[in-house]
Amino acid sequence: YHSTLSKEYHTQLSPPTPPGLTCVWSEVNPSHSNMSAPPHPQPPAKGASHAAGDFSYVGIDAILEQMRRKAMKQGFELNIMIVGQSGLGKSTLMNTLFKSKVSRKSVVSTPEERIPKTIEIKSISHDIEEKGVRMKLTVIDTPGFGDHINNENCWQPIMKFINDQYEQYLQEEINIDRKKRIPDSRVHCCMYFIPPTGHCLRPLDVEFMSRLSKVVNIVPVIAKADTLTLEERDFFKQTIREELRANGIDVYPQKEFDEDSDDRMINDKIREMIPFAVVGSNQEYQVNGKRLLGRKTKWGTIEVENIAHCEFAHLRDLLIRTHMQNIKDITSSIHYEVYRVRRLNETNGQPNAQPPNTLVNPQQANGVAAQHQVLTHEM
Ligand SMILES: Nc1nc2c(ncn2[C@@H]2O[C@H](COP(=O)(O)OP(=O)(O)OP(=O)(O)O)[C@@H](O)[C@H]2O)c(=O)[nH]1
Ligand SMILES: [Mg+2]
Repeated sequence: YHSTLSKEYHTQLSPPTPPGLTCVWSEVNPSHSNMSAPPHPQPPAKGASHAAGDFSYVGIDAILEQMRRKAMKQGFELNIMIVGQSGLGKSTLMNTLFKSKVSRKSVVSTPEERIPKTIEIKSISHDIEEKGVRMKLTVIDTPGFGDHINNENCWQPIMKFINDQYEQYLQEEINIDRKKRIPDSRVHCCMYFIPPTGHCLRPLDVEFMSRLSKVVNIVPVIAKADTLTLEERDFFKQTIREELRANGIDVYPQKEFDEDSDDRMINDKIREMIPFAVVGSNQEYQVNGKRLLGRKTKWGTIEVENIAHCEFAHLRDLLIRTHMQNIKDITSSIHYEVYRVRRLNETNGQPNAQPPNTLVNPQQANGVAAQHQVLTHEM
């Protein structure tokens, strides 16, 4: 396991090889595109053995290899937003997830600065590479959320940020000379940190998740779960699930977007475990000769990746190893789609309507209306 990071964030942590990644991706030079001379032993052995003797073999399965190479060349983009009160361990958890300094530690502010803090949204991008697969990871931090005496409407700037990204994407898409690959700044997933009170959700949590779950994939987590006993943790998780249900909050993975019975089976298991009670750490320890990330206390070391200790590994598997593509697909085919249809309908109804920050003149607005016909038919 090795991750190469932008110089600035490079760390030397190197935990055991993740099994999910090794079997899927082999070492390959991404600039290589010569089909006749594959630079590595893959694709699936099945195709190769058929090719030799089987008369009926056509070779359709080679498309997988072509897709793999294209994906390797292009790289991936993932945009994660983190929301929750100050000090809940948001930055630490992002660092734990990507084994590096991806999210900056909060800077201790001077007393004057601390008082009138409003929500300020900060994005930091990192280029991560693992086994030849490149990913541009953007972490969108929302310092100041829920830190005020009156937290009414503190979801608003976050909602606006998410919609602004959809708007930017839409404008790129309807542009006549549109780019071959539209830069994707849409928020694929919003991780919401619930303080480990052990009681129930606060009105702020309910309001935020109700509103935001309609525009983005919400992944709720119980922060600093090492502060809860096992009973408290189970009780808290169950209470939260009931409250989410009672308030009609549909967090990721949403039941209505399961595509088949396989999906349903896998996702039902995840839904039973939500919200994940997580522990984060940047510190590496030596336990029984193995290096691992943990939190050392007087009574022992909490191993963050040990499922007997906390549910960090389940969260990591969901976000990175099993559902990353699905999280992106739902963002684009459901959340963005809802935004797009709504916006294009608005402009269609009133061609002169000026959307928030883009269309400047009526001709352009008409362009949107005309495009609308085409785009909605694609669905
Ligand atoms: N007990 C415990 N402490 C944690 C955990 N994660 C982080 N911490 C500690 O909590 C403190 C705050 O962590 P940060 O990651 O900076 O929290 P944050 O949410 O990013 O805070 P802001 O950037 O101010 O919003 C640090 O001292 C961390 O070491 C955890 O899972 N359990
Ligand atoms: Mg932070």
